[in-house]
Amino acid sequence: MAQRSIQELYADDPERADALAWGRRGALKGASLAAMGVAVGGAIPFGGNMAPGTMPALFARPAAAQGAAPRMMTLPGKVEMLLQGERPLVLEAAETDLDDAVTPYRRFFVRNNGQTPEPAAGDPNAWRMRFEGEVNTPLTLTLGELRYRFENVTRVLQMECGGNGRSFFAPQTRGNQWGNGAIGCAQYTGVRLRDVLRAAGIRDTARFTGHHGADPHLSGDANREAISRGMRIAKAMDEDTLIVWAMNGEPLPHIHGGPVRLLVPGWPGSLSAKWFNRMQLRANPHDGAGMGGTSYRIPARPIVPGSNNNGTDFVEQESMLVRSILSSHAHGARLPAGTRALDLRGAAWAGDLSVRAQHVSVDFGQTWQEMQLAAPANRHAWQRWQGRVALPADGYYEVWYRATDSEGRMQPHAAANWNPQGYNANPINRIAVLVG
Ligand SMILES: Nc1nc2c(c(=O)[nH]1)N[C@H]1C(S)=C(S)[C@@H](COP(=O)(O)O)O[C@H]1N2
Ligand SMILES: [Mo]
Repeated sequence: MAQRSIQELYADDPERADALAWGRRGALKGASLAAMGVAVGGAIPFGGNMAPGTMPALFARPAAAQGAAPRMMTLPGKVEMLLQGERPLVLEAAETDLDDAVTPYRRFFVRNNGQTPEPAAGDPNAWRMRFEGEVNTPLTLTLGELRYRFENVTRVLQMECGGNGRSFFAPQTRGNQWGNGAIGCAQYTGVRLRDVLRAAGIRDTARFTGHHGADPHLSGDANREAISRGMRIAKAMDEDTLIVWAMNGEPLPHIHGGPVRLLVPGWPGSLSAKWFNRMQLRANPHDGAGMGGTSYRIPARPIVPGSNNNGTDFVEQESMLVRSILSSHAHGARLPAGTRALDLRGAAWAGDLSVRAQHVSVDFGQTWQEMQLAAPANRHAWQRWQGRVALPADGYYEVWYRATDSEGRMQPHAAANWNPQGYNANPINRIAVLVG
């Protein structure tokens, strides 16, 4: 087999390339290892550890995360971001964009489901929000009243799209093919939702919420909502579930829901209604756009990947699963010959839980080195990690990174519990690094 062809094959027909490289016995050695080395662009110091059938990360990363001619877009004041979709507007942050402890506006991902509404004219403090349904005193509050009547709190909170990591599912599922960049952890200022609900005299019968925002449906049909999600009342009463008007000390930017949005940390981002203007308190689960069926719902028991399922025996996606990112090095990074150590950095988070440990392997999973993991700024903030790994020689490496949550659950080797709309894909990720 010509050396060039394996590389082409990995691009065109990864399974066949894998079979050719690994053979049936599944040991990469001799001529195959050499050919693989040529394909990845350097010797593979730990090549003997490569598990049978493991496609090199260089070829295996999904296109959305890989940077193979991705479409990019630069919004005013933001860095260039991966354009997942134009209508509705969806922008992903590269993992290397997420290198700050607190994510700045300019690197924060964008996920719209409908049209971006026209910015409201006039005083933002005149923006109105209504709280109604299972409450004794339905309330209509302006943003000005909200700020004045309730205790103001400032917290660092992670907000992650429910579909973050979707591109790691095989077979592919429908929806934006996110890598790991549909996450941000900014500092927000607002009031606790529970303070407002108590002021409205929330009833015992209020067991669920329904959230509404001012963005028009893509079709322009005024009777349809772009998205309208809801949650169990316990999450609404969590001290970290906020109604926010400021992000990183600035007025909440329009594209992120300004002048006011919900911020429901650790649960699917879709609950964090932007351009927030109405909440229903309900006895029964909300039935808005994005509720029921297979929307933000996952199988209670694993189903056959790729199978049709209308959501029977599914449960709500609630707390997001443990995930980590590597922000110090980009996939495909080239380092000077003679580099013998990597100083790695990243972040890890786990929905409502915290992260107990972060590990990295540079020898295809044979050994894992524990990284230093910082405490979160507060509950529901992500945790930064860092550490140095040694490299024995020049060549091709893969950096595998894996977090473990406070209940001992680790990121799995492959995206698990396949579901039709691709939620909760949190596999161990790996990037390729070439030294020399
Ligand atoms: N009104 C409204 N709120 C919304 C959305 C939307 O389309 N409209 N998208 C949701 C989804 S799916 C996510 S992941 C987050 C994204 O927030 P961001 O654009 O500020 O990153 O907002 C949520 N809130
Ligand atoms: Mo989302």
